[in-house]
Amino acid sequence: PATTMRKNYQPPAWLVSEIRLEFELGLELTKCVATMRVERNPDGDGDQTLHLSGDNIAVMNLKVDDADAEGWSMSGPNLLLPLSGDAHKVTVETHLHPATNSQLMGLFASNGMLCTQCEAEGFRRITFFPDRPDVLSRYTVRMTGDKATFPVLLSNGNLVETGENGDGSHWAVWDDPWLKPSYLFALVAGQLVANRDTFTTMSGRKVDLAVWVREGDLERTDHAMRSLINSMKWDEEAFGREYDLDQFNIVAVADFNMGAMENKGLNIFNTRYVLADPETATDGDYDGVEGVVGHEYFHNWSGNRITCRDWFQLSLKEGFTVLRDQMFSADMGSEPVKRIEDVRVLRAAQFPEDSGPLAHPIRPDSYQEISNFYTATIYNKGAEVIRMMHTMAGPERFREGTDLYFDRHDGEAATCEDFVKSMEDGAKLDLSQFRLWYEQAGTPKVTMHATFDQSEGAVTLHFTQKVPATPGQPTKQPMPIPIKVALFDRDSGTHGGEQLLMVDKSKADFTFKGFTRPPVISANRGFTAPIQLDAENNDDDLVFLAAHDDDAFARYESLQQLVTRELLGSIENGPDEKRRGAIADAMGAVIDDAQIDDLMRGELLMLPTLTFLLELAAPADPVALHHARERLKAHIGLRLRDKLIALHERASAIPYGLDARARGARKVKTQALVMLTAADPKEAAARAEAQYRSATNMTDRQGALMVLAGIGCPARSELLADFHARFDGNALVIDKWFALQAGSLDPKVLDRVEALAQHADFTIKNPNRVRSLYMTMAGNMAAFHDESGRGYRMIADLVLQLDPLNAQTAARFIPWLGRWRKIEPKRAALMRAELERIAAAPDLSKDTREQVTKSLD
Ligand code: HT7
Ligand code: ZN
Repeated sequence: PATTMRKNYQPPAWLVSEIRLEFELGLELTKCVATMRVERNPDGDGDQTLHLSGDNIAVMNLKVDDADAEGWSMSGPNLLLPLSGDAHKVTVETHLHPATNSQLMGLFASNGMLCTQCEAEGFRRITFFPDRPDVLSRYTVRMTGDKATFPVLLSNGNLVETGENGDGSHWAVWDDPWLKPSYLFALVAGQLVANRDTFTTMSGRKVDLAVWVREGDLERTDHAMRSLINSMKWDEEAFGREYDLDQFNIVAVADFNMGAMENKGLNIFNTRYVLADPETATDGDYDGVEGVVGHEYFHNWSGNRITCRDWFQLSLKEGFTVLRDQMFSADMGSEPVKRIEDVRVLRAAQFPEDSGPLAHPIRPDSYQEISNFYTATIYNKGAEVIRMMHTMAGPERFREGTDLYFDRHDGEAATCEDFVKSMEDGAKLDLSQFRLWYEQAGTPKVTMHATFDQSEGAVTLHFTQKVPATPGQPTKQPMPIPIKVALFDRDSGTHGGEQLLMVDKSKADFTFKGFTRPPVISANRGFTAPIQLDAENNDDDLVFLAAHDDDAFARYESLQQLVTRELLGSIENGPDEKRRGAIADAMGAVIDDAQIDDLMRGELLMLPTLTFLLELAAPADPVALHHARERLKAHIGLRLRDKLIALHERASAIPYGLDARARGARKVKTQALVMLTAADPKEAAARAEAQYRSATNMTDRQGALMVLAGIGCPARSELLADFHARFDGNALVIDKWFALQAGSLDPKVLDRVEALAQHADFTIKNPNRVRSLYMTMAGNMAAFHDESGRGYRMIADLVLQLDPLNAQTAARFIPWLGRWRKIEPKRAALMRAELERIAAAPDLSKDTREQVTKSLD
């Protein structure tokens, strides 16, 4: 497959100033007539040929200036049209078949409605067009369709005209006054109902808001609407950004490859990130809705008003928008808890990517299939890189930088360099060396050790940094790494203030004076840099910080480090009794500490994820790591049995609510059960059963069932059946039912997954369902890494079956097998063999081919 290189970027030879799209809608057949005003780009290379991308479509009719076009040809899927002169009207007709579009890109049918997904290269599945983000056009869309089948007709911008045709069909015209790239085009037609509200912007513009769903789902849309209104207000206050149309529509779709899509004025969402009520959605689901609604809304400025020049710049909109949604969620809830959650996601999803065969910089240099680059690196590391600018500049100067960026580039297709330059000029930062964060892949490994000079009363922190080699980047330069530190006095438990250190060389020393004894060092407070830090703290220091650190993240981190040290050590040498005791004591203190709220308590009581541990232990036996983790849980559970039971009881007495206190109570309630399970499964099962039976909400119900699903107790199958019967027909909850079983600690998970794949509710056509069964299994270390290799085989079988139907979703399973280098040799060979089996399949999609080839290299 062809590789696209960043360095080969050329401005387009032709631009499209206007496009009118006329659709005759039908589920089986939709006709599309696109009329474009094409104009020669003065900055282009003068090419006489207009290059129009196409994918899986044919030309039914082609006209230039209203006459039959001459001399055109096809180059593979693309249309080449030679044109003389500087401006023309080009009209092209295409015929689409939404009902059989299983790729869910372009125009597709979902539950009887029509819907589009154009990012990144889906518009070319609708019509022939220069489908690249630096071609910005004004869109007018006219749709006509049967009124009973498609009573609601939506597109971007503002609704300007509607009418009846007199034959049972009707039509609507939408006009989007803002220039946009083709990937932001959207259309929705179907039987939908709306939750409506309004928002008045800071300059007094009244905006009509609507969340569109299927009839029975309306009562589950209030949280999405509230989240939208909060997002609109927050973006005005935090970034000075105002909404710019009279209407804003959100539509929920059950079949969707990703979470949501920020089409101008018409955001399309996976139902998962719209629908929520207490009975069917967990607190985590509520957070997901708030975060994704915010994320898509914030794209209106960071993505739509300023878009990307080319897809190598994807992190320009995604990294920045993730940072914005993280800041929004932090402001809506608990800032420290949100930071811990975000770092956990980064470590579990991005760190493994950065150290594996698919590692790439946040601004990649090449790709074969752009859909493969919607990664944790582009999104989450991209956000961390901009967060470092925020840390270095401080909030006020950061805001000056973003204001300048929005002013300077409004209406443009911009680059990451444009963003960095705006930050340099607006936030007054020198980012010359910092640009390396855009160029170099790999998580920097940083060490820190402290020396103490008694005679001088001086402490010196000695740092080293090394950015590891990654594919295509064998050698690296040192990067500027902002690390926040505080030096604690061991007796008083206080420190003299935080300092931001810039470690910008391979080795860097920093000396602090005025100490009479060696302090305890708290480093990378707030996780100021996305690095792996080995701070060489001894156990006593970690215990001290776990008890005294006033930075919530650092407190969490010291406990995590202590646990990590114990887990990795116990695999080699067996458990360290003293350390295990210290961990249990520290966790006990966390349970007792009245100063911390339950939301934070829940975080502090969580053990590091296996994916994160695997990163540090590689090459490792993941099942041994899993057992070590369970053993430690059992030890803590036994030691803290009474405290955990008391915690469970206290939390169970707090009634349901969406406030932080009630949410925190639900979090620690299930966390207490998880700890108890390993120590006293009978007690845990009894409590979980009671929690399930008395549950008034999904958080408690799912938490209890998760615990029960991993214990071989009699209530297990009864309550799983109850859960299914209770929520039969609610797709999102049935997804949970699949995931609960595929992710459980039950030793028979692989048998169960095999059986569940045959269940009447399983369908390979719905990405949410596929992910709930197979992605959950792949993330269940003990099951996926079963030494028989059966877990690997099941994922490879799935990829081969899914690839022809939905290549994007299939390709997303490859990284699980691609981690073979991190696994002990016997399993690694089995994983590689499955990758080779996939690679040998004929007609593999470009998506899966790229991922599998890179994973074998
Ligand atoms: N910008 C959106 C990306 C997206 C997408 C990409 C490829 C294939 C399907 C897709 N659906 C949505 C999502 C976002 O980051 O906001
Ligand atoms: Zn996004």
